[in-house]
Amino acid sequence: MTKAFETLPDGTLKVRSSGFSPPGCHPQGCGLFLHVKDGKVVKVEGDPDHIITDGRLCPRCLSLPEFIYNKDRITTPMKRDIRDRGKDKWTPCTWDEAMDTIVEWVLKIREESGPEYICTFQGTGRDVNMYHAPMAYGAIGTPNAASTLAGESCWGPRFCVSNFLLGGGYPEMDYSAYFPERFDDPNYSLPDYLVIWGKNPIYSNADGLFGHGTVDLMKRGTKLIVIDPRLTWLASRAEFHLQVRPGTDSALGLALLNVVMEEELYDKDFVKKWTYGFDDLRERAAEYPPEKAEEICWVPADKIRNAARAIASGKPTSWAWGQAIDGQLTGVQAGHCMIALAAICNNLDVPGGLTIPPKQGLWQEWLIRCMNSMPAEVWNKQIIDPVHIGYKQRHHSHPDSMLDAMETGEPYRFRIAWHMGTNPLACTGVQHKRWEAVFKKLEFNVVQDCVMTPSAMSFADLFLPVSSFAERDSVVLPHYGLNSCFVGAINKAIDLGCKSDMEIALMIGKRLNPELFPWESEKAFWDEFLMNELGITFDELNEVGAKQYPYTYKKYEKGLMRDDGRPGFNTPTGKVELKSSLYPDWNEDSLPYFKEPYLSPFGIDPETAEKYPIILTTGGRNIEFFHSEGRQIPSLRNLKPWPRVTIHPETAAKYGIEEGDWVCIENMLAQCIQKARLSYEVTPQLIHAEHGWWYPEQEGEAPNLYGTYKSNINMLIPHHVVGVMGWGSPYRGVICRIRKVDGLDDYDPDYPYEEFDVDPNYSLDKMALRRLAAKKEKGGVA
Ligand SMILES: Nc1nc2c(c(=O)[nH]1)N[C@H]1C(S)=C(S)[C@@H](COP(=O)(O)OP(=O)(O)OC[C@H]3O[C@@H](n4cnc5c(=O)[nH]c(N)nc54)[C@H](O)[C@@H]3O)O[C@H]1N2
Ligand SMILES: Nc1nc2c(c(=O)[nH]1)N[C@H]1C(S)=C(S)[C@@H](COP(=O)(O)OP(=O)(O)OC[C@H]3O[C@@H](n4cnc5c(=O)[nH]c(N)nc54)[C@H](O)[C@@H]3O)O[C@H]1N2
Ligand SMILES: [Mo]
Repeated sequence: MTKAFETLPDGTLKVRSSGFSPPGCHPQGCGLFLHVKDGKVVKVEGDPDHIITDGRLCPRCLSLPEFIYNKDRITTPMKRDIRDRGKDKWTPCTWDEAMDTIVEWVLKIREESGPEYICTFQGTGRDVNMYHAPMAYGAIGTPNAASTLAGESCWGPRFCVSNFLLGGGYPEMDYSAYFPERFDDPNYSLPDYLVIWGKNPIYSNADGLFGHGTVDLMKRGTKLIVIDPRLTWLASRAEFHLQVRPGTDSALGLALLNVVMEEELYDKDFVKKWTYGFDDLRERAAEYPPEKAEEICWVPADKIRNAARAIASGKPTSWAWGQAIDGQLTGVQAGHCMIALAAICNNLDVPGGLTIPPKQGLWQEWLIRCMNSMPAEVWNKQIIDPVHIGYKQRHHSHPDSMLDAMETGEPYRFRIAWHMGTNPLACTGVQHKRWEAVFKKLEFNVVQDCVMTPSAMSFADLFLPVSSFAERDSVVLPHYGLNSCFVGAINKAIDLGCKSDMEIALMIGKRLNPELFPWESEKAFWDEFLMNELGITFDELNEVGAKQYPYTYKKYEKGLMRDDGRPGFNTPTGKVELKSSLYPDWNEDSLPYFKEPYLSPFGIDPETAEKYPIILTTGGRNIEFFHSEGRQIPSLRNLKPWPRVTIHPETAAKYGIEEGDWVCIENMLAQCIQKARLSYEVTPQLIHAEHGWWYPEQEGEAPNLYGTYKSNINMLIPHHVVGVMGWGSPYRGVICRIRKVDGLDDYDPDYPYEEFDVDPNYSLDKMALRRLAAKKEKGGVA
């Protein structure tokens, strides 16, 4: 029954809830009211009393009724004969039939081949990610839970580097989100500076950081230092904008360290007591004076010097680091620099600095139980290139290695896949046609989504329709429990017959491993965990809407970070590891370094560089869309009808391109078509293209697949350009060229004219090397 917070005079129920997914978003948990009239959600309104979001909402939440009742929304499970893949020939089925079909397949494959022959895939941090890995490990029993995200270039690199160097969680800028009195809390101090590095939080609200927290700080006087190749809204308001060349952030980070260390601007006390490896890092940073960084990063040396001095002068300086760090070859190293800078300037776990999470077990404990349920010999079959030892700390299979394994059938030939909240042909990974080919080779694919997508149309045999956040009881946990300032209640307002991801997890879990999935409902699951964590029930959380976690600063002084209860950080040395004591065992340099991005004008051979004189960066977020979502929502699509490539006016003039012209973007891998947007936001050498585009209004059946390959920028980005530990792929920087074309369909189906393989001497995984060798032997076919 719908639980109303208030009933309006015309009978409309106001249901209090928190925004999450679907439709997609990261877990900020924006406080809102759903207006329900005659059983239908008719309007969404911000909750002005929400402790963090104060009633502020983005257009995606406001358009929720258009999403819920969209003509493309699917509310019944559907199946399709394998011979009809790519065709719009679906038959509705019941939830029981759908679940039984999945269980039958799982049991069959487990018996005939082994559980590892089943793989599961997720997309970004939506609700389903909390259940994806437990389902894979605990219910299906496969070690192959993965994403198609090349080099797992999102979140993984940042939170793993935090684990390795700091010993836990995900450090986040301190905007007083833990305190009921917020900015008035006497324990809180405003940061003097906020460094925003490879992030655009007011558009992205990434991972649980409410982006307007940055504006809240700015209004109170915090000054910004923005590290971004684009002149973003935030950069235009910054005291320093370091307009870095894409992919060179670790060189810039080392130069910032160089200045702070050489000029002795760091906190000597903190360094002495709480850090490990200072002298070695100082020696490494000495190799990167600002003048050298200027040559590499294209940021003037003086600007680097002054920004470093400003960073060190902040009492404190806060930091927000974004996905652009993950999407580059030496991104782990750039993250290392960020943590080192924050540490030596004493910005960690101090008021207004970087928050380090209090211990938050919640669903992690369940995940570990599910992981432990799998025998070691099954774990050992997980697909990770043996080269990436560090990556094993992350429990997922490695995406690039998964693609190789699926293409070659080595070490074994996958048979079925389950895709939960991911649209791999339109968005997630790179080189999408390779992924389409491997999924089409499988015997059975399940897709769990809300609408028909190019991916589901291409290869799904069973489609499971997922309920929106207005249709389920749940909670939202910013930063997925790795730095949650609060827990928000999601309150069911309506029912259309869909199931939530958690309900699906429970239905499958109960059938395959009831011991690990004992809960009767989503609500019962959260009851247990909320009780453990915050001592409240789900209904009690609903009463208050959101509940903050308590927070203690300087936990490392108080023995609150380590399992043994001793002061210090939860690392092997008990200190912040400026030099990693773990990396040498993983064949990784224990200190940060810079390596030239392979597909940059300087990483590739000069001949190719000349052919493709422009640097392409992709993926800066639009507020209207969440990745590949929202293209069928009229009010959102009206705001951004076409994919746009941003070009500097001088560069556009050089190629005879005007505002609104269709432009073909191409390199040695592929081509795609977007509309020109001329702006000084980018430098003349750089263009920025949008990702995740497809056209729900176009023909869905193959080969068109809603036009997904017409504007797909990810086809220009290669797999296997990853760092030693397996992280980082060039989503944020590859070379290309541009030219004006006549329209969206003015692409050449035969392009590229020559085959392109990633240079085996560069940074390849061993698996990829083997694949390339086999391909050569067979005369071109992998
Ligand atoms: N509306 C909306 N919100 C989203 C998403 C969405 O699709 N739509 N996606 C979600 C997801 S999965 C994620 S991971 C987050 C990401 O959110 P953020 O981490 O905030 O990343 P972006 O918003 O892409 O911003 C990255 C910034 O990095 C800049 N940049 C590009 N290349 C480089 C580089 O080499 N170095 C540096 N220093 N900067 C660079 C870009 O110009 C851009 O302004 O957003 C989430 N939120
Ligand atoms: N060029 C370029 N490509 C990028 C990026 C970039 O910056 N540049 N960013 C990359 C990043 S950081 C990421 S994380 C990936 C993200 O990649 P994905 O997360 O795979 O993104 P989507 O393509 O939107 O696919 C998500 C699908 O899940 C469905 N969905 C939404 N909410 C839910 C839900 O709650 N449950 C379920 N079951 N389904 C749901 C949506 O309808 C959609 O079809 O994309 C990457 N792709
Ligand atoms: Mo992401």
